[in-house]
Amino acid sequence: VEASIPEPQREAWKRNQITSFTDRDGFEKEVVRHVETTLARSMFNCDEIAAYSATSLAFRDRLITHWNRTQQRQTYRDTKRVYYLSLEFLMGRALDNAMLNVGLKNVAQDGLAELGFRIEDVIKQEHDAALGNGGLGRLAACFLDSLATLNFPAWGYGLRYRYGIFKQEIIDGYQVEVPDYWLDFNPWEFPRHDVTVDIQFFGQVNKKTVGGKTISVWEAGEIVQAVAYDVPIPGYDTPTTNNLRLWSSKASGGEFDFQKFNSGDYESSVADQQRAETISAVLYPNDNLERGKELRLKQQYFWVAASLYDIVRRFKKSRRSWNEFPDQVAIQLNDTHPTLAIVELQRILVDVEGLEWDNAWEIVTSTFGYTNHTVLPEALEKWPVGLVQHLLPRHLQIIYDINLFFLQSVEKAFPDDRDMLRRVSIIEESQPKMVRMAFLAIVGSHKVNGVAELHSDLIKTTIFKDFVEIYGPDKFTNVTNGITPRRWLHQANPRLSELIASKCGGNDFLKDLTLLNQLEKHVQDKQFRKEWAEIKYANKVRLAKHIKDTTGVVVNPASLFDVQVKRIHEYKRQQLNIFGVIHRYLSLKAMTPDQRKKQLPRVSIFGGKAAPGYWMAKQIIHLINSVGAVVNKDEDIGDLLKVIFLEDYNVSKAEMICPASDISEHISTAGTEASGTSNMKFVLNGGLIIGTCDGANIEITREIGESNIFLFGNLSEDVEDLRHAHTYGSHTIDSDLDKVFNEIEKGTFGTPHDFSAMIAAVRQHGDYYLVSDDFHSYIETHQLVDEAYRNQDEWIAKCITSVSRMGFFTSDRCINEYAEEIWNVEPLAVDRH
Ligand code: GPK
Repeated sequence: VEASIPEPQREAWKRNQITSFTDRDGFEKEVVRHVETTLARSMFNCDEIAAYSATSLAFRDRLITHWNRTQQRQTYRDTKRVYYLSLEFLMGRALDNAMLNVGLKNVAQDGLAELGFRIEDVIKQEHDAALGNGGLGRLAACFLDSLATLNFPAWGYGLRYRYGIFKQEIIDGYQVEVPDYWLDFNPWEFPRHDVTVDIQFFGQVNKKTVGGKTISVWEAGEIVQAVAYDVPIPGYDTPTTNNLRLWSSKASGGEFDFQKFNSGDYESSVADQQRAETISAVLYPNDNLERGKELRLKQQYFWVAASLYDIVRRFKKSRRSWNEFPDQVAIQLNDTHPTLAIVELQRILVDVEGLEWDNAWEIVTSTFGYTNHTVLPEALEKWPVGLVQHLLPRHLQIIYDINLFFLQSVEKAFPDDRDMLRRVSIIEESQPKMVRMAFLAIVGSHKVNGVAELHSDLIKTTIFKDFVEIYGPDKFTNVTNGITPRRWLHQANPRLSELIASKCGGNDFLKDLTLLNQLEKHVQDKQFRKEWAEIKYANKVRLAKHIKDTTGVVVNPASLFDVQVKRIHEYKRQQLNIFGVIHRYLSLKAMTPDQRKKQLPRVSIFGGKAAPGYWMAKQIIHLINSVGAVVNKDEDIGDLLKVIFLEDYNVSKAEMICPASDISEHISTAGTEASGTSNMKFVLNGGLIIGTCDGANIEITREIGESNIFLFGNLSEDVEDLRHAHTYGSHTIDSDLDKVFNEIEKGTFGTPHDFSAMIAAVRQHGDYYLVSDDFHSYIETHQLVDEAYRNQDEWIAKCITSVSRMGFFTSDRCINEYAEEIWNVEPLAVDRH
């Protein structure tokens, strides 16, 4: 590319190369320039939103020059790239992160102060980019941060939803969903109206003979245009700025279909446009649940087809042979949502590029890796064959062929196991027939991974057992999740980050989190402990203020803050928590005033969204709020117990909440939470956790030590038998839990009927999530928490020790594992500035 530009012109470009600001004056100039030109305002009408906008634009300009150089470098070097395909990227706010990652937050703080603004207020103007539901989407966002920080040539591909996850309002104790229109002003994206792909749907497949060879031609029934929007992803302390490419849908052929428009069919031309735009209109708000809607499948194909077209186009520029494709391209499937990419690449190679099936399939399977994030049956994607046939007729044929060849090889290897074919078939022979996406993803990938050790073991022994037999164990691996310490410590908890830096030889720990181990030798340092405790207290004061401002409830920051924030789900067991809170309330009520004086004050804090169609989850929210309404105004209780439900839990709120917890709850039924990642965030911020032996809790325990975590409950290997006993044996409910139920049924927390289903789930419907089985040990463990908290000195020591041993849980370690074991890619050396 470079060589094609004549010398004098190249000179002119080089002479005029943009230099980014590096100091306060330079920053202020950029802000004023953006206020006065881009925003067409002045100092007389520059409010905080304008200050936010101009600051963001100043940083965006900076990022995009680095982005350009990164892309040029990656193009020039043309080494293997990673493509992370995720239907969700839960990015949160960008400005604070950009300022910290490029190391200019102090400059911006001083500059904004001179111009009359407080940086905290400016940062708060930004709307969260909430293009995800929960852990899976946030993991993708942490991965992008690590990929850039570690200088990997990597792209994220996703959908540019017009509406992200809904905003949650709590009205009369109930969740109400409000649409999240977030694109009003978004300085962090660059529309690429020149980067478009036509995506086809429906239609039929015709056979054609070309030069003696029969090929399949997919004639489209409908064409929708994908338009690229690019979001720069700055690495921490590196010039590498990677790209997140989000696709937006649009009617093909511009605004309207001009033929229809001119022939007077105005309405239907507008309708076409709207139908096309519907594809990227809204994020499906389900976490760990698939509902099989046609529009969802359309989203998946639209995004996958656009992304693959882009990837293939980039590969073709280098004029390499197709067999080199897997040496240049690694594609990671974030859950089964992008599984159609496997089929689409096979289609491109066979139908469009004319490769032989086997050759193409070898290329495809060498290219893809698949990450599984759940074993919950209701979350495993299956699509009705009829729907796939209708929407993607050629893809269904290819899926059938993939399945045929796969089953033939299985039959050969396991001639005596007839049932095996039925069990592992990509097509489930049900009524209607279904395409099993996880099986397709396994067959089409060279590696399959789970997200924590227990989870990776479970998928090998349960849902994917047969595939381990077929492919051998090496195809299946584990990459335990991690989180980025930049956002989740440095940004969320700047004071703690600074204190840690003072003991760990500066900020290097943010790039090599194992350096936290240097903290351990300071555990006994009184002054250090004191400062540590002061920071925790200050973070609690900040959260207490937020609670007061949003709920009106005054909480005492000296109380033990007990936090459970995550999507509301029966398997995550917020019901266990609130039943435990009721038990605590009843115990307090039964005490004499003198006994009460000896109790430890506690604030139980909940937060999280329920999927709009998840009725039981909404009941749980209602119960939490109903309990809060009674307990919080009970004068016998006062500060001893407060119950808070924080509205609209999201990434930016998590950044405030995680640093303020004393203990957080990760209490899923053993074997159900694949990993969990907030458990890592809370420990990294100097909070302890109460948890079950599930997901990454197990590895956290291994790292920080059993004495620094409160584990309780049944083990995953016993869950099946317990469930069986509930159904076929006599099922007696824990007596303390029974008292809790009786109190609810007496009407203490409002109309009992409102909560009858939650009680019936335990008493009558087999207690699938083992709430009763774990209740006693849960209550006991909370007593241990109280006792431990009374000894503040030891408590702080536990917190510091835990943090010092959290190095393993950085997403940098994760990304390095993926790079080595799955992608076979290397970082690109950068010359610094
Ligand atoms: C898993 F299957 C899914 C899903 O649909 N959404 C989602 O957020 C989560 N997840 C798991 O539930 C967590 O245990 C895990 O830490 C996270 O994915 C990231 O792997």
